[in-house]
Amino acid sequence: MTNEVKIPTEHPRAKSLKHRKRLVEFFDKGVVAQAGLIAHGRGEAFDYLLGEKTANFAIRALEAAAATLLMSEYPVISVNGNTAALVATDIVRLARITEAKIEVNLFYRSTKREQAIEKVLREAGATKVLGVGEDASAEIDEIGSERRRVDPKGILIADVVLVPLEDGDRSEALVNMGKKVIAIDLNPLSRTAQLATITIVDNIVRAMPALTKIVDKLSVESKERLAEITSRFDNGKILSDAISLIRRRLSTLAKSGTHLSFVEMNNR
Ligand code: PTJ
Repeated sequence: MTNEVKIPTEHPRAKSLKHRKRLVEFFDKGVVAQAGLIAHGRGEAFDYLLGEKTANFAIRALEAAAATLLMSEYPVISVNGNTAALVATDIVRLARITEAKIEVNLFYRSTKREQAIEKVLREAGATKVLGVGEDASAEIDEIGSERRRVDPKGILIADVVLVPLEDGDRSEALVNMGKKVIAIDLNPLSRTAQLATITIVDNIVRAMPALTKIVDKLSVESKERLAEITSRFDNGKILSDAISLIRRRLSTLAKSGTHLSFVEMNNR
Protein backbone atom coordinates (compact mmCIF):
# COMPACT_ATOMS: atom_id res chain seq x y z
CA MET A 1 0.00 0.00 0.00
CA THR A 2 2.77 2.46 1.02
CA ASN A 3 4.45 1.94 -2.33
CA GLU A 4 1.38 2.59 -4.42
CA VAL A 5 1.07 6.12 -3.05
CA LYS A 6 2.77 8.78 -5.16
CA ILE A 7 4.72 11.27 -3.07
CA PRO A 8 3.95 14.86 -4.15
CA THR A 9 7.27 16.60 -4.93
CA GLU A 10 6.06 19.76 -3.22
CA HIS A 11 5.35 17.90 0.03
CA PRO A 12 7.46 19.58 2.76
CA ARG A 13 8.83 16.19 3.79
CA ALA A 14 9.10 14.67 0.31
CA LYS A 15 12.75 13.59 0.71
CA SER A 16 12.10 11.79 3.94
CA LEU A 17 8.96 10.13 2.52
CA LYS A 18 10.95 8.93 -0.50
CA HIS A 19 13.52 7.26 1.73
CA ARG A 20 10.74 5.55 3.69
CA LYS A 21 9.15 4.37 0.45
CA ARG A 22 12.47 2.98 -0.72
CA LEU A 23 12.99 1.09 2.54
CA VAL A 24 9.52 -0.43 2.37
CA GLU A 25 10.14 -1.38 -1.27
CA PHE A 26 13.41 -3.09 -0.29
CA PHE A 27 11.74 -4.71 2.68
CA ASP A 28 9.28 -6.27 0.20
CA LYS A 29 12.26 -7.47 -1.87
CA GLY A 30 13.74 -9.20 1.18
CA VAL A 31 16.72 -6.80 1.50
CA VAL A 32 15.70 -4.80 4.59
CA ALA A 33 14.91 -6.60 7.87
CA GLN A 34 11.65 -5.85 9.70
CA ALA A 35 13.73 -4.25 12.43
CA GLY A 36 15.45 -2.17 9.74
CA LEU A 37 12.23 -0.18 9.35
CA ILE A 38 12.18 0.49 13.09
CA ALA A 39 15.88 1.42 13.04
CA HIS A 40 15.21 3.91 10.27
CA GLY A 41 12.50 5.56 12.35
CA ARG A 42 14.96 5.98 15.20
CA GLY A 43 17.46 7.51 12.80
CA GLU A 44 14.81 9.89 11.44
CA ALA A 45 14.03 11.12 14.95
CA PHE A 46 17.69 11.95 15.61
CA ASP A 47 18.03 13.54 12.18
CA TYR A 48 15.10 15.78 13.06
CA LEU A 49 16.79 16.82 16.29
CA LEU A 50 20.08 17.47 14.48
CA GLY A 51 18.42 19.70 11.89
CA GLU A 52 18.61 17.26 8.93
CA LYS A 53 21.89 18.74 7.71
CA THR A 54 25.50 17.64 7.69
CA ALA A 55 26.90 19.59 10.62
CA ASN A 56 30.48 20.87 10.96
CA PHE A 57 31.40 18.11 13.40
CA ALA A 58 30.22 15.54 10.84
CA ILE A 59 32.43 17.17 8.20
CA ARG A 60 35.43 16.91 10.57
CA ALA A 61 34.64 13.23 11.13
CA LEU A 62 34.20 12.70 7.38
CA GLU A 63 37.66 14.18 6.77
CA ALA A 64 39.23 11.94 9.40
CA ALA A 65 37.37 8.95 7.93
CA ALA A 66 38.55 9.78 4.41
CA ALA A 67 42.17 10.18 5.57
CA THR A 68 41.97 6.90 7.51
CA LEU A 69 40.57 5.04 4.50
CA LEU A 70 43.27 6.49 2.23
CA MET A 71 46.03 5.41 4.62
CA SER A 72 44.63 1.95 5.31
CA GLU A 73 46.14 -1.26 4.02
CA TYR A 74 43.00 -3.37 3.88
CA PRO A 75 39.75 -1.41 4.23
CA VAL A 76 36.37 -3.17 4.24
CA ILE A 77 32.90 -1.64 3.90
CA SER A 78 30.36 -3.63 5.88
CA VAL A 79 26.88 -3.62 4.33
CA ASN A 80 23.53 -4.40 5.95
CA GLY A 81 19.96 -4.23 4.64
CA ASN A 82 19.25 -0.53 5.22
CA THR A 83 22.57 0.53 3.74
CA ALA A 84 22.06 -1.56 0.61
CA ALA A 85 18.57 -0.11 0.16
CA LEU A 86 19.59 3.52 0.59
CA VAL A 87 23.16 3.94 -0.64
CA ALA A 88 24.28 0.94 -2.74
CA THR A 89 25.69 3.12 -5.55
CA ASP A 90 27.68 5.25 -3.10
CA ILE A 91 29.11 2.13 -1.46
CA VAL A 92 30.33 0.81 -4.79
CA ARG A 93 31.83 4.20 -5.73
CA LEU A 94 33.59 4.56 -2.37
CA ALA A 95 34.92 0.99 -2.56
CA ARG A 96 36.34 1.72 -6.00
CA ILE A 97 38.23 4.86 -5.05
CA THR A 98 39.54 3.52 -1.74
CA GLU A 99 40.18 -0.01 -3.07
CA ALA A 100 38.02 -1.31 -0.24
CA LYS A 101 36.35 -4.71 -0.16
CA ILE A 102 32.58 -4.86 0.22
CA GLU A 103 31.23 -7.42 2.71
CA VAL A 104 27.65 -8.28 3.59
CA ASN A 105 27.33 -8.55 7.37
CA LEU A 106 23.88 -8.89 8.89
CA PHE A 107 22.35 -8.94 12.33
CA TYR A 108 19.26 -10.77 11.03
CA ARG A 109 21.26 -13.12 8.86
CA SER A 110 19.67 -15.48 6.34
CA THR A 111 21.11 -16.78 3.09
CA LYS A 112 18.14 -15.35 1.23
CA ARG A 113 18.79 -11.83 2.57
CA GLU A 114 22.53 -12.09 1.97
CA GLN A 115 21.86 -13.00 -1.65
CA ALA A 116 19.24 -10.28 -2.09
CA ILE A 117 21.74 -7.70 -0.78
CA GLU A 118 24.50 -9.08 -3.00
CA LYS A 119 22.16 -8.68 -5.98
CA VAL A 120 21.48 -5.01 -5.11
CA LEU A 121 25.22 -4.35 -4.79
CA ARG A 122 26.03 -6.10 -8.08
CA GLU A 123 23.28 -4.15 -9.83
CA ALA A 124 24.92 -1.00 -8.45
CA GLY A 125 28.21 -2.05 -10.09
CA ALA A 126 30.02 -4.19 -7.49
CA THR A 127 32.14 -6.91 -9.07
CA LYS A 128 32.97 -8.73 -5.86
CA VAL A 129 30.86 -9.09 -2.72
CA LEU A 130 32.29 -10.88 0.32
CA GLY A 131 30.49 -12.51 3.23
CA VAL A 132 27.71 -14.28 1.35
CA GLY A 133 26.74 -17.87 2.30
CA GLU A 134 29.64 -20.21 2.98
CA ASP A 135 32.11 -17.37 2.38
CA ALA A 136 31.35 -16.04 5.86
CA SER A 137 33.23 -18.99 7.33
CA ALA A 138 35.21 -17.22 10.06
CA GLU A 139 33.86 -16.21 13.46
CA ILE A 140 34.68 -13.37 15.84
CA ASP A 141 34.14 -14.95 19.27
CA GLU A 142 33.55 -11.69 21.16
CA ILE A 143 30.43 -10.96 19.11
CA GLY A 144 27.30 -12.67 20.39
CA SER A 145 25.03 -12.06 17.38
CA GLU A 146 25.06 -13.42 13.87
CA ARG A 147 27.34 -10.51 13.01
CA ARG A 148 30.17 -12.66 14.39
CA ARG A 149 30.22 -14.59 11.09
CA VAL A 150 32.66 -12.83 8.80
CA ASP A 151 34.59 -13.48 5.63
CA PRO A 152 38.22 -14.54 6.21
CA LYS A 153 39.09 -12.42 3.15
CA GLY A 154 37.22 -9.40 4.53
CA ILE A 155 36.37 -8.04 7.97
CA LEU A 156 38.52 -10.69 9.71
CA ILE A 157 41.75 -9.32 8.23
CA ALA A 158 40.72 -5.69 7.69
CA ASP A 159 42.64 -2.88 9.36
CA VAL A 160 39.78 -0.41 8.84
CA VAL A 161 36.06 -1.29 8.81
CA LEU A 162 33.41 1.19 7.71
CA VAL A 163 30.08 0.38 9.36
CA PRO A 164 27.38 2.62 7.99
CA LEU A 165 24.48 2.08 10.42
CA GLU A 166 24.41 -0.89 12.74
CA ASP A 167 23.30 -2.22 16.09
CA GLY A 168 26.30 -1.66 18.28
CA ASP A 169 27.33 -5.13 19.38
CA ARG A 170 30.29 -5.15 17.07
CA SER A 171 32.26 -1.90 17.25
CA GLU A 172 33.81 -2.77 20.59
CA ALA A 173 34.90 -6.24 19.45
CA LEU A 174 36.43 -4.88 16.25
CA VAL A 175 38.25 -2.11 18.10
CA ASN A 176 39.51 -4.69 20.64
CA MET A 177 40.89 -6.67 17.71
CA GLY A 178 43.02 -3.63 16.82
CA LYS A 179 40.88 -2.48 13.90
CA LYS A 180 39.82 1.09 13.26
CA VAL A 181 36.04 1.37 13.09
CA ILE A 182 34.39 4.19 11.17
CA ALA A 183 30.70 4.37 12.06
CA ILE A 184 27.92 6.41 10.48
CA ASP A 185 25.15 6.75 13.03
CA LEU A 186 22.63 9.52 13.63
CA ASN A 187 22.41 8.63 17.31
CA PRO A 188 25.47 10.01 19.11
CA LEU A 189 24.46 8.03 22.22
CA SER A 190 24.35 4.61 20.57
CA ARG A 191 26.95 2.00 21.52
CA THR A 192 28.28 2.00 17.98
CA ALA A 193 28.68 5.78 17.98
CA GLN A 194 30.30 5.77 21.42
CA LEU A 195 32.72 2.92 20.77
CA ALA A 196 33.82 3.59 17.19
CA THR A 197 37.21 5.10 16.37
CA ILE A 198 35.56 7.72 14.16
CA THR A 199 31.85 8.49 14.38
CA ILE A 200 30.12 10.35 11.59
CA VAL A 201 26.91 11.59 13.19
CA ASP A 202 24.91 12.11 10.01
CA ASN A 203 22.36 10.41 7.78
CA ILE A 204 23.92 7.78 5.51
CA VAL A 205 22.09 9.32 2.55
CA ARG A 206 24.13 12.52 3.01
CA ALA A 207 27.28 11.08 4.59
CA MET A 208 28.10 8.41 2.00
CA PRO A 209 28.21 10.72 -1.06
CA ALA A 210 30.03 13.35 1.04
CA LEU A 211 32.63 10.77 2.10
CA THR A 212 33.31 9.84 -1.52
CA LYS A 213 33.81 13.53 -2.43
CA ILE A 214 36.19 14.11 0.48
CA VAL A 215 38.19 10.96 -0.34
CA ASP A 216 38.52 12.30 -3.89
CA LYS A 217 39.67 15.68 -2.60
CA LEU A 218 42.19 14.24 -0.11
CA SER A 219 43.55 11.58 -2.45
CA VAL A 220 46.19 14.04 -3.76
CA GLU A 221 47.47 14.85 -0.26
CA SER A 222 50.71 13.47 1.15
CA LYS A 223 50.81 10.68 3.75
CA GLU A 224 52.08 13.24 6.28
CA ARG A 225 49.10 15.52 5.70
CA LEU A 226 46.67 12.57 6.02
CA ALA A 227 48.39 11.46 9.23
CA GLU A 228 48.09 14.99 10.58
CA ILE A 229 44.31 14.97 9.95
CA THR A 230 43.85 11.71 11.82
CA SER A 231 46.22 12.54 14.68
CA ARG A 232 44.40 15.72 15.63
CA PHE A 233 41.00 14.02 15.43
CA ASP A 234 39.14 13.66 18.73
CA ASN A 235 36.05 11.44 18.59
CA GLY A 236 34.95 12.41 22.10
CA LYS A 237 34.78 16.03 20.94
CA ILE A 238 32.69 15.02 17.89
CA LEU A 239 30.16 13.21 20.09
CA SER A 240 30.10 16.09 22.52
CA ASP A 241 29.49 18.59 19.68
CA ALA A 242 26.67 16.45 18.31
CA ILE A 243 24.95 16.22 21.70
CA SER A 244 25.48 19.97 22.22
CA LEU A 245 23.86 20.75 18.88
CA ILE A 246 20.77 18.78 19.91
CA ARG A 247 20.70 20.57 23.26
CA ARG A 248 21.10 24.02 21.66
CA ARG A 249 18.40 23.37 19.10
CA LEU A 250 16.04 22.07 21.73
CA SER A 251 16.60 24.95 24.14
CA THR A 252 16.06 27.51 21.38
CA LEU A 253 12.96 25.71 20.18
CA ALA A 254 11.68 25.29 23.72
CA LYS A 255 11.62 29.06 24.14
CA SER A 256 9.19 29.66 21.28
CA GLY A 257 7.39 26.31 21.31
CA THR A 258 6.93 26.60 17.56
CA HIS A 259 9.52 25.61 15.05
CA LEU A 260 8.10 25.93 11.55
CA SER A 261 9.40 29.47 11.19
CA PHE A 262 12.55 28.51 13.07
CA VAL A 263 15.64 30.04 11.50
CA GLU A 264 18.59 27.63 11.47
CA MET A 265 21.24 28.50 14.00
CA ASN A 266 24.36 29.57 12.17
CA ASN A 267 26.84 28.83 14.92
CA ARG A 268 26.92 25.04 14.35
O1 PTJ B 1 20.24 -5.60 7.99
P1 PTJ B 1 20.57 -6.19 9.34
O2 PTJ B 1 20.01 -7.58 9.53
O3 PTJ B 1 22.04 -6.17 9.63
O4 PTJ B 1 19.88 -5.28 10.46
C1 PTJ B 1 20.12 -3.93 10.45
C2 PTJ B 1 19.47 -3.19 11.64
C3 PTJ B 1 19.56 -1.70 11.32
C4 PTJ B 1 18.04 -3.62 11.80
C5 PTJ B 1 20.25 -3.53 12.92
O5 PTJ B 1 21.59 -3.21 12.72
C6 PTJ B 1 19.67 -2.82 14.14
O6 PTJ B 1 18.83 -3.33 14.84
O7 PTJ B 1 20.15 -1.57 14.36
P2 PTJ B 1 19.71 -0.61 15.58
O8 PTJ B 1 20.17 -1.16 16.87
O9 PTJ B 1 18.28 -0.24 15.45
O10 PTJ B 1 20.62 0.65 15.30
C7 PTJ B 1 20.55 1.37 14.13
C8 PTJ B 1 21.23 2.72 14.35
O11 PTJ B 1 21.29 3.38 13.11
C9 PTJ B 1 20.44 3.64 15.29
O12 PTJ B 1 21.34 4.27 16.18
C10 PTJ B 1 19.81 4.69 14.36
O13 PTJ B 1 19.73 5.95 14.97
C11 PTJ B 1 20.81 4.72 13.23
N1 PTJ B 1 20.23 5.05 11.92
C12 PTJ B 1 19.05 4.67 11.39
N2 PTJ B 1 18.88 5.15 10.15
C13 PTJ B 1 20.01 5.85 9.86
C14 PTJ B 1 20.88 5.79 10.99
N3 PTJ B 1 22.08 6.39 11.00
C15 PTJ B 1 22.45 7.05 9.89
N4 PTJ B 1 21.67 7.15 8.78
C16 PTJ B 1 20.46 6.56 8.72
N5 PTJ B 1 19.70 6.67 7.62
